[in-house]
Amino acid sequence: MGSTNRYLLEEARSGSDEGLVAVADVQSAGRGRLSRTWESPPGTSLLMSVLLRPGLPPGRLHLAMAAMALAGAQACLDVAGVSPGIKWPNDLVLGPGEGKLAGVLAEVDGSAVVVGLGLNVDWPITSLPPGAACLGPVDREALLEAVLAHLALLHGDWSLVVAEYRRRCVTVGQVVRVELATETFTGMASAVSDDGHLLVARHDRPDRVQAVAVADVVHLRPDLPN
Ligand code: BT5
Repeated sequence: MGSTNRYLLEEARSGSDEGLVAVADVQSAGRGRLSRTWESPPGTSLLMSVLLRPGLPPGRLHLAMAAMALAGAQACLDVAGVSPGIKWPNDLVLGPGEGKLAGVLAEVDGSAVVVGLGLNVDWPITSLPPGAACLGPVDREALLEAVLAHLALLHGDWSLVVAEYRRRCVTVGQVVRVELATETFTGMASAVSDDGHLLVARHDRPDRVQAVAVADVVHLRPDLPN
């Protein structure tokens, strides 16, 4: 398969119902955010997407992504006994300075939202992408079932998603470097707003809290100059 997200977007366009799931062992065109590539050699990862029609207004669509990230994190706990945090916006990490275990990509077409999860399971350590981490040898089928079960519980219970996201988000309270398309700055991540933006107190403008909608964020150790 090219991309489980792309496949379900095409299904959504031809009118498929909510709840359709696509799973691949390998993708020839795995997608990340901002037109980036998601890498996964055969057999190493859980690569899955779900077609949702969540009925959320445009400003709340981030909740569908958050639900997928939370379902992925709960599945890691159920199946592998590890409890990842969420690095804003939707990466699963084992700790604030640790590697990326999983990423979530949401793509919208009309009323449909396709949420995809790429979770690194059992990779040869030497071939992991820079900054990545993996779970180790656990049953991908069991992970898939656990993700779907948790997603079904969270979907529609958006106040629970908001609360759980805030509980799991390890970015809040961190000194971060924010990389926008137009500029890069550092600051203290103080909260996630109701519309899913990361609020950052900029170091270079002490009286200014900036709401960040789309960016890459790096967790910095406060004792390191940057
Ligand atoms: C994401 O993008 O983290 C979203 C990834 C979503 C992938 C799933 S797989 C199933 C479904 N079908 C798809 O086609 N996609 C979804 P982003 O935050 O943009 O991160 C992408 C960046 O992470 C890349 O530019 C690399 O630097 C890095 N990367 C690539 N592959 C990785 C991996 N396996 N593990 C960790 N980092 C990776």
